[in-house]
Amino acid sequence: HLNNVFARHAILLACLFPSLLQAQVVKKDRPNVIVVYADDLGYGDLSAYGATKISTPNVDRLAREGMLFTNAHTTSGTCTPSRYALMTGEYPWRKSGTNILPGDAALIISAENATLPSVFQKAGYKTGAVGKWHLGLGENGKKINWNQPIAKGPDAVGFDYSFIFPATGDRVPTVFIENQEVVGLEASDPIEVSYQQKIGSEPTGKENPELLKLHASPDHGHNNTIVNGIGRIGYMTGGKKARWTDEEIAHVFVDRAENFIEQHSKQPFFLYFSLNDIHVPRMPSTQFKGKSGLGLRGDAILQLDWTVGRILKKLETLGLAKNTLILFSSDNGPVLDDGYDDGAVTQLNGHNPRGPLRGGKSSAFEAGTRVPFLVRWPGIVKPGSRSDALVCQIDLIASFASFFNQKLSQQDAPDSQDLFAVFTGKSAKGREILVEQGGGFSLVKGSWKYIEPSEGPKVQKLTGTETGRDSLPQLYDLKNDIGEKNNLAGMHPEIVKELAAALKKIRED
Ligand code: NG6
Ligand code: CA
Repeated sequence: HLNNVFARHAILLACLFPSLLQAQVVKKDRPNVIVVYADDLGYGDLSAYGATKISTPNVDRLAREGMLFTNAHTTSGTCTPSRYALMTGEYPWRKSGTNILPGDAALIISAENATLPSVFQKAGYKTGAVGKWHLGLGENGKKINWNQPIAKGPDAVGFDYSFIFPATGDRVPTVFIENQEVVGLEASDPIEVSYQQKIGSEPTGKENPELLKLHASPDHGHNNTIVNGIGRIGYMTGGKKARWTDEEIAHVFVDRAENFIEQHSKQPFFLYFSLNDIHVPRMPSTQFKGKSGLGLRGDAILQLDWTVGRILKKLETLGLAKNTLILFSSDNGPVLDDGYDDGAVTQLNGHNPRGPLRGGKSSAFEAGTRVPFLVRWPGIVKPGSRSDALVCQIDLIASFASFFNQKLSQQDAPDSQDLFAVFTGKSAKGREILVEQGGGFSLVKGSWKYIEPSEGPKVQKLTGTETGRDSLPQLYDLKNDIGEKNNLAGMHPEIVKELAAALKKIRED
């Protein structure tokens, strides 16, 4: 009865003051947006995508209350290029220096062009980046001085606030940076970093393997400076009190993400929440160790799921859930042994990180770039819906620019397409064509996938992942052969020719 009275009053009020109704509509024009970006999470790593050996109830909730994409992609099979494309809307291979970066690399995104966060800034949003960065810091040709504010980082490309680590969990320096400054750094213990030679006198994984709590797999590297009992790529000295504890990273990041949400709960915000999980070294907190039965990799998936749960809870507590669009995805496909003895292979227990796909991280086969992709936006995106449209993370920038009625210049986001209607389930028509960057290049058009010939090993020696390389052209019919098992290039030379020409053209554009 009470509800009824309220409803009637609401209708009456809305008739008398249409602006009230409008206020509600306007809100839908400016939802908060959170991109939760997992690291190395495979197409088959979530129960929402069919995993049965592991359960991810919080991420699954996004699927239940939103839309699940079956054909969503990163541009590339590794981190830095995928993130470059997400931020800029430009295919990363158009620009040199966009491959996996060391921890002391300079910023690779031009501050001149529009970026995903700058589109939000222009629309009046507060923007924040929390988590893994891996897009470089500081100016080209200048050695980063970690002991003073680091000019040119997330702030230079559209983020009002940032709390990041520079590169990857397995690369030095193993510190957090909040708004350009290393957190917890003491002037008396300055940081120095080198990727060329050993500096300082701290033990390395190579010389002192007995000090390691997580052993490096043979030949993989990960045997330079030891931090927190884990050998890293690269050498560092100093900053002892500023160094992270791997077991705390997920907690630290989610705390900062929650703080950002809370601080901006009264205005629209955009949060790029870039998780460390499930990249190596997989060293989740005690809460999750041993909980998945699938080794540390599985435990890291549980931690990732918990993180998503914390964010959903926070939005609910603050009353923001209804007006927040959450997008969940991953930066590239899965890998098992990525350089540490973490049980990923030996304790796999029948789990299948790539789902029905072939390949994995950095592969030209589908598992390299086809990733989980979920969108929840209450009241707009239909709960429990699914889309098979071909979409790519590179399209987010043009899509949001269009949503905000912003015009991007010719130089901005050249490869990004406005798929806002697709991302919100209003249209089923995705991209016609997508270039995928794995071991070699591929082009997807409709249900055809062409992988251009390339020389090199068919299997990555270190990780055991199939690269997708072949000296002959490959052509797969993804609709009937999602596992890319039957190469039809010989049967359809005309399609090979057409797709090869299309790929060449896009790459020369
Ligand atoms: C590779 C590392 C791998 C991982 C990757 C980056 C070796 C042998 N392998 O160089 O462990 O760090 O870089 O991953 O060192 S990514 O997801 O950030 O692209
Ligand atoms: Ca990655």
